[in-house]
Parts: sequence; C-alpha cells; structure tokens
Amino acid sequence: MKVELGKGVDESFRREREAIRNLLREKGVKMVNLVSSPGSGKTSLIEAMASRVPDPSIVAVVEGDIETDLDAKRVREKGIRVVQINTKSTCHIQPGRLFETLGGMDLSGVRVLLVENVGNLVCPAEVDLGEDLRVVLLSVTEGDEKPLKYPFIFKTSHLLVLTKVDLLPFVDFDEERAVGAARALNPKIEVFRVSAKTGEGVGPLTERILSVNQRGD
Ligand SMILES: Nc1nc2c(ncn2[C@@H]2O[C@H](COP(=O)(O)OP(=O)(O)OP(=O)(O)O)[C@@H](O)[C@H]2O)c(=O)[nH]1
Ligand SMILES: [Mg+2]
Repeated sequence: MKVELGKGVDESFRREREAIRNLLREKGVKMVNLVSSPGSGKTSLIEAMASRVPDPSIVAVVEGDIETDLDAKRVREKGIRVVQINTKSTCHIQPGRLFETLGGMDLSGVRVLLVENVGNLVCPAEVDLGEDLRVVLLSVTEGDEKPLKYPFIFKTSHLLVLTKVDLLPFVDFDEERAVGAARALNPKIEVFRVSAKTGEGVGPLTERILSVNQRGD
C-alpha cells in the first residue's frame, strides 16, 4: 500500500486558506505576507511604514514568532492594531491558526493586513496563507548569494525588499548579484531598497503595499 504522507495536510491547508480568503474578501481586506530570515528587519520595516500610512486604522498586523510578544508590543506602540501568534515548535504560521486569529480580530476599516511570518527563509515559503502579495526581505548583512541558496521564497514572492541599505558601505554585499539571482529565478519580481533606520525608500514601498490588488486565482 502506498502511503502519501502530507496529502491530508495539503488538503486541510487548502481548505483553511480558502476560509481565510473568503473571510478577508468579505471584509475587503488584502493580505501581505512578509517573509525573511530572523533579524532582517521585518518589524523595523512595519514600524517605519506605520508613520507613513495616511491613517493607522487602515492597517492591521499579525505577528508570528516562536515565542514572545515583543514584536507585537513594538507595533502596538506605533498605534497599529496587532495580534501576536506564538507558533512554539512550528517554523511558520499555519493557515488554521491564522484563520482562528483573524476570526477574533476587529478588522473594521482595515484595508491591508500585514502578516509578519516567523523568521525563516524555508518553511514559510512552502505554506501559502492565501496572501494577495508575498514579500521577501533580504538584508544587506545576510550575503548576496541568498537567492541562489534559498530559491523557493524568491521564486514565489512578488516583491523583493533589500533592507538595511544604510549599512551597504560597511558590508561586502553586491546588490547586482543579489537582484540578478532573484530576477533569474523570478523575472517579474519587483525590487525595493529600504532603510528603516534612515527612512530611505520606505515611502514608495508603503505606497506599493497599500495599493495591493486582490490575488487573481
Ligand atoms: N542599520 C540598520 N539596522 C536595522 C534596520 N532595520 C532593522 N535593523 C536592526 O536589525 C535588528 C533586527 O530587526 P527586526 O526588525 O527586529 O528584525 P525582524 O526581521 O523583525 O526579526 P525577527 O522577527 O526576529 O525575525 C534590530 O536590531 C534592528 O534595529 C535598518 O534599516 N538599518
Ligand atoms: Mg520581527
């Protein structure tokens, strides 16, 4: 007898993803999934974007971390609605958990939901949460070869955000090499450069994220 491990999981993820998409569609909310290695600047970017949104009540955030509510506290201090998920032993946010969390959130007036996934370039890449926009962040301190080593997340993302560009003078990061490798995997990927520290590039990226369209499939 052939045992197809994972098939049941795929089916339950598919159902949960559909439930998320129906719920968000009903409420007129678009979802943006932020994925990157630990520490590449996801929360700092959300904090920097918070001061550039025309009205903080149009954005809500779900923070995913193995442990702690440190990131949720940071985002809350910026006046943005936020809920923390602790995934414990799981290295990504699970669709069922996200659906439950969204069910308990007040999403009235929200246009864009930012989901900060658990810091990791591998597991979150493999789990489709039903997002309208997938954004991969790569900090200039991580190395320009990362798209070659972790191709799937770069292949499946709509936007590539190079973060911490204020540190470029101090690190050996070849932007052309990183962007070239990402574009070779995914010719349509849109590239942004930001520094949450100086604010460089945060305005155009915020505008792009706020203008997210509903996913077509
Ligand atoms: N110089 C510089 N440092 C930054 C920038 N953005 C973030 N950092 C620093 O990088 C560290 C990690 O930033 P976070 O925003 O917490 O990273 P994260 O991706 O949310 O981390 P996890 O949630 O743990 O995966 C912090 O010490 C930040 O101050 C930036 O644009 N420039
Ligand atoms: Mg964070």
